[in-house]
Amino acid sequence: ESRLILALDVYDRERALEIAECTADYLWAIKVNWPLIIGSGLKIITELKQVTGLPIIADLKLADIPNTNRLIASKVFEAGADYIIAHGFVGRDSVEAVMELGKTIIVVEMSHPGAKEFIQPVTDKLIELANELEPFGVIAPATRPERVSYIRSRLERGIRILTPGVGAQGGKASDAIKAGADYVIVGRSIYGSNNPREAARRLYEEILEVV
Ligand code: BMP
Repeated sequence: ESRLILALDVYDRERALEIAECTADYLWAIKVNWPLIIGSGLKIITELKQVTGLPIIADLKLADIPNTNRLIASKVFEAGADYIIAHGFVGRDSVEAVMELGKTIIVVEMSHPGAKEFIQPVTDKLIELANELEPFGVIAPATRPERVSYIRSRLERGIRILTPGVGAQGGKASDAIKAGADYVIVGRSIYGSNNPREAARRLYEEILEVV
């Protein structure tokens, strides 16, 4: 089974469907973020599922009060999302509101440089929260493999680690997997390539070599 997740951060519906179709053979799942939802509407989730048959991760990074998280998450799960990404720093009740509706992924540390300011100092608390709530998975930075190892060493075994930050942000897929990631999330290096299928295939092979 593939451990590659496509971050499909394009606005255009046609382009999204085209890239999804031509890379699907090498993917475990497709991650849909705000750019695609804003550009193409929530129905793109249903369409991507129909066209590829792959699980869809809705990367909403929900960070609101429990009631608002619930109002948003229920519509997005209804549209066919298999997983929703939520922020943990807003507190347990907000995360639980999402988890009651479907499979959830909690952000424990982000991949960009600015993550060092506010998220990284609370990563330990977010790992603790994840261990207590047992979500499907957590987000950790492929840009800092040593942090992925650290998070893996503290996280309950059954909780998956998903790592963005490969390629455009400087991380390497095989390094993230070697550090303990279960899945690698890649956007620009695939959809921005002249040959997205070939780019996805290369990443798929690179990951295979180290698992
Ligand atoms: P790219 O491979 O083009 O850098 O895209 C990474 C994707 O993962 C984007 O959708 C981004 O919003 C998301 N992401 C991230 O890069 N770092 C995080 O810590 C969390 C994310 O969801």
